[in-house]
Amino acid sequence: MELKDLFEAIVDGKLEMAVAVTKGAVSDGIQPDEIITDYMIKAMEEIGKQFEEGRVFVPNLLMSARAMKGALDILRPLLRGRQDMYVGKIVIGTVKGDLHDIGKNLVASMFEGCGFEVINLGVDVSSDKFIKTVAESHADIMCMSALLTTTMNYMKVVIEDLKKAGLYGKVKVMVGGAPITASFARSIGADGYTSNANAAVVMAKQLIGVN
Ligand code: B1M
Repeated sequence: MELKDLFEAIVDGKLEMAVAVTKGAVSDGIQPDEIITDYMIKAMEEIGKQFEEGRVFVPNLLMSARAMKGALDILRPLLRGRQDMYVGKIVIGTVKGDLHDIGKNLVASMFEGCGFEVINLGVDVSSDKFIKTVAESHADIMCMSALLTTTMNYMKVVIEDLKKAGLYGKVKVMVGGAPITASFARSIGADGYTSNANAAVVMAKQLIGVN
């Protein structure tokens, strides 16, 4: 089996195949970053395109997501293995109304792999839950993810509630997800936006003054 079979396995929603090819790639010494960026993310983009064109439907998305998660589970311990020092604490979640978590979990894994302690709140996270967790954990950074144009505006609600709770400025706020842009992030008062998981780690370190 070759790595291009991983792309096909995720697009076709074949979990066992995705896991087998990923295990093979790892034992061949291929770096997790390459497997994720060049095959797994590209496969999710492809299934998204097919969905947009009406060629596949929600059950297909779910099967692809399951295959992607299975493959990512193989790589996650390797990403964690890079950790050599504690950098800071991050609270991360997908905002209320939104159930997309693949990208958010990838970002969370990259943070963990680079030395951050991560509190992953999951999906459909309310403003109350974000704020309570930030307050109790004394997190350095709060990260919000949204994949839907209908849910991205909830990020502003959370930031407004953060202000009311007196935490705005005390915790750095980062946002991300396919529909988010740098100008949207600025307009809602976020401290940072990145389009992908690697850049999120670089920005998080910059925001808290660690190299
Ligand atoms: Co949905 N979905 N989905 N979906 N889905 C999209 C997002 C969509 C673009 C598909 C399309 O039409 N082309 C579209 C949104 C349209 C819009 O809002 N403009 C859409 C829709 C419409 C829907 C439903 C409404 C469909 C329906 O029911 N009719 C529904 C909504 C459910 C809900 O959330 N309430 C729905 C449901 C689902 C599934 C549950 C079936 C499944 C998600 C499963 C899961 O996540 N567990 C799903 C999927 C898989 C997708 C696509 C195909 C793939 C998303 C993905 O995982 N990408 C997606 C199409 C697409 O994106 N091309 C689509 C791979 C992932 C690695 O990328 O999440 O972008 P991404 O994360 C990146 C960056 O964005 C960034 O880093 C990550 C890694 O590089 N990033 C951050 C993400 N979060 C960050 C946070 C940060 C920083 C960076 O914090 C600092």
